[in-house]
Amino acid sequence: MPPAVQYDATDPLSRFLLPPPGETPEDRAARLQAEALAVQKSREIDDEIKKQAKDKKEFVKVLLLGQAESGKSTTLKNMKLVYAKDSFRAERGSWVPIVHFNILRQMVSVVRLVEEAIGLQEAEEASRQRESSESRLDPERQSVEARGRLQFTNDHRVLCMRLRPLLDLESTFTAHLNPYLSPALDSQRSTLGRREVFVQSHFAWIKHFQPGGSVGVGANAGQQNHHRTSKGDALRNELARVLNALAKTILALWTDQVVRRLLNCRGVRLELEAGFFLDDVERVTALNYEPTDLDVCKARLKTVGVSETHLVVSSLFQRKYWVVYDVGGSRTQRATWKPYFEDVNAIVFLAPLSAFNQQLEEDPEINRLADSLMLWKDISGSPLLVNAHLILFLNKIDLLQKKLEQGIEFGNYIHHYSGSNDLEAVCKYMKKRFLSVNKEAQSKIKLSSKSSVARLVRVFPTSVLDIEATSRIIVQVQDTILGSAIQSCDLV
Ligand SMILES: Nc1nc2c(ncn2[C@@H]2O[C@H](COP(=O)(O)OP(=O)(O)OP(=O)(O)O)[C@@H](O)[C@H]2O)c(=O)[nH]1
Ligand SMILES: [Mg+2]
Repeated sequence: MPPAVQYDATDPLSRFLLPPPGETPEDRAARLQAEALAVQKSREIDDEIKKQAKDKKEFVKVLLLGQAESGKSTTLKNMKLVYAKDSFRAERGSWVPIVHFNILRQMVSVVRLVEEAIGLQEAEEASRQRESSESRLDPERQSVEARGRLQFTNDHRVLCMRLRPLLDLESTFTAHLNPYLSPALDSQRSTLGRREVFVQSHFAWIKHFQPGGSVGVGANAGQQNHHRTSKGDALRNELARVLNALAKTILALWTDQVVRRLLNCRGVRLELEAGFFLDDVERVTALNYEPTDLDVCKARLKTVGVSETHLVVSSLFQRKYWVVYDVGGSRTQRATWKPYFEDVNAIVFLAPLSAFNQQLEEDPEINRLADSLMLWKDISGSPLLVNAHLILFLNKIDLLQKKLEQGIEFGNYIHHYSGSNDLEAVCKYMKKRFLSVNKEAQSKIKLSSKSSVARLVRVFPTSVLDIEATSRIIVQVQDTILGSAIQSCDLV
């Protein structure tokens, strides 16, 4: 068994690599096993890389790091679009159930909220009727009061009733995908009570749904997996069929004005959340639906563990082989990162600026932007990573802009910010903050470590759902990583 992750006072990053607090013996055993596998896999890959390097091939190791939902996997999809377009396009069909599941999750949360509100309304009406019959309230006053309230009608009840099959389908689907969901992970629910579905990688997802895929280990794994995948296949078809049959009903509830007001009152902004497809419900639930590049980038599938992708990056004069690692970003996942730190050439760090008014799902005491800054500080100051170039994506600026335009004040959440509440000012300020954090952290390790290359730090404001703009940035990242034709990155 590998040694447990230790806290090393000289390496601030090791604080993040400690096991989660309150870890049970079973969780610890599972984590250690996963770490051992990761170390073994990383060594195998390193050996392979060294072997290939001998064959005059040149490899570049790139890590995508950042908190959960920062956009790491989406950045990887963009890289595939630039460097492996054909295989990206060939895989697009396998994202259909993920898009469908994203819709299912959001719609289930809407139905639950509406049903709860209808229940409250009925209880209030019953108690008002009792009160008015006892105190004989003025009828005119009653109707003024009623106008200020959300009025759900029988139509809403009927819509919710028709959409009830979605609730069962969501439970069945989640159970199928996360069969070994531990209680600790199960407790990672969003404020709406939604549970995130995860798989080890997109390929694992495919295996869940394609006949002949394998997802387990052990003597009976083949048989069990065949069982699971044929069940997965049936579920995938069932989901597509049910969503197609209910598309108009979903649209009716989603576009209803009373429902919109309810969501507003509850502060629920589904359109700003990950995996939002409700505005496209008729298109994406059509039986002949094929996801576009953007649909694939928008589809949300949480990463657990570390996934590895090989890309051939060619320029006019050279050809390099990139091995890109995409990691799970939640705090409980960060313990799996360390085995991949050896010989890293570049880190693409994703910091979602739009998260300035949100808390971490895994620790509601911590502001998400503050968490990004802490993580960036630790990565900048880690002696293990001193030879890696740092590429910082100040991501989700499209969502940041929407929030600022809605009047959400950046300064109310980020201490010391006294600039104006506009995109340019906020991006400029955050770029400065991240750079100064990096400078300070880096200065502490310079003297003690022997860096063999001059580390480059580049900052890009990004919205990685803007595929065209991101492809241009990726080419600049390529130049930075390859140490040639470094371009000005003063884009803010
Ligand atoms: N609007 C907007 N959405 C984004 C942007 N970047 C990522 N997203 C969406 O945010 C969601 C989360 O992105 P992911 O790439 O899955 O995040 P991640 O960092 O891989 O998260 P974990 O796997 O949990 O660590 C996805 O639905 C993306 O489509 C962005 O710049 N703008
Ligand atoms: Mg991911």
